[in-house]
Amino acid sequence: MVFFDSRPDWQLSASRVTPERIFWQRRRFMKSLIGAGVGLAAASAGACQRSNAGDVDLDTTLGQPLIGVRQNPAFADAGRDLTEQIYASSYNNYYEFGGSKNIWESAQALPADPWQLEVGGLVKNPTTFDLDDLTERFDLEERIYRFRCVEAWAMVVPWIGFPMKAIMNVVEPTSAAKFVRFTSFYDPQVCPGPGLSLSRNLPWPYTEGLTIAEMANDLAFFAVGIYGRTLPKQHGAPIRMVTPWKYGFKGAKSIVKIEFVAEQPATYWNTLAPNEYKFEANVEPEVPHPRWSQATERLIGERTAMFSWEEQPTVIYNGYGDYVAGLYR
Ligand SMILES: Nc1nc2c(c(=O)[nH]1)N[C@H]1C(S)=C(S)[C@@H](COP(=O)(O)O)O[C@H]1N2
Ligand SMILES: [Mo]
Repeated sequence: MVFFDSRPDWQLSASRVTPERIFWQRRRFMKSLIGAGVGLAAASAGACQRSNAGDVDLDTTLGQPLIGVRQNPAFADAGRDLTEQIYASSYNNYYEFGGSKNIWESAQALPADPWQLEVGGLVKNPTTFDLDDLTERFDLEERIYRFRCVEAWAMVVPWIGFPMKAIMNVVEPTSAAKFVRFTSFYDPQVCPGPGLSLSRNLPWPYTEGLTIAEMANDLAFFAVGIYGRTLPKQHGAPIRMVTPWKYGFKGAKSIVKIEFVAEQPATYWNTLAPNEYKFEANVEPEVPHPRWSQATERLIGERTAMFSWEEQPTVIYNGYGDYVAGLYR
């Protein structure tokens, strides 16, 4: 793997990205908490908790440094503090590798090198990208985005990647293409699934979809990195979708195929529970999930009380209305 050379104007995300030094201190801090028995209480405190990350060697999951990546000034500040990486990278949803939030370790079984991403369907130039293409073929930039899971937890992370539009420019969708479908890696030999009895009937592989207009929107992003390095496997190495105005489940991880299609494609969560997980899945505080309110969200991180994190009001389109509201009028 070859990484970007420095450019004169580059500056890797400055102040709000947690320096690794602090990352390490945090990790030691968590270890001492575990030693004192506090971690055990934290780990058993409820369904919507960050993982018991204190005794892990999370450093073994970090990717390779991505050098010379410019921060996009339009997304330098999400209006909230950045989430420390130890929380973002040890509290994940990746059902192929387990049904709990601490799948970071089992996700290390993902075979992410070599990799092929096949892009085709209703396009002029079907193209297959290999692993090096993903970091070398497009101008990489850093964007600090808010992230909002449909389960009402939230974070703020520095993605590195490129706009989805860049791939559209290469493959040139035809005028018949109205939607796009993204397919995640799946191999039943490697992916144990969430471990429930219904595992057998889950609609693998994980797929997601967008309209063509959504994919062409400035915000729609392919991430190949996070926190200055290539993506850890638990975040969806080597390439995943990021659509920050939509709930997190729209962001398919470890993408192997992108198809431009004429009809709205079936997607994983929408197939499983259509009344709970809409195809559109925009962040809308006024529209409750059938089983919980979406009016507020909890920022993952150090817990501020025994059974809750810092609670914040949810904002329409996750705060990105200036970019995307026009798509839905
Ligand atoms: N392939 C795949 N992609 C996935 C998921 C998954 O289970 N499998 N979970 C989704 C959900 S529900 C969320 S909230 C985000 C979590 O991303 P993160 O773990 O990097 O924070 O990934 C999304 N992408
Ligand atoms: Mo989610």
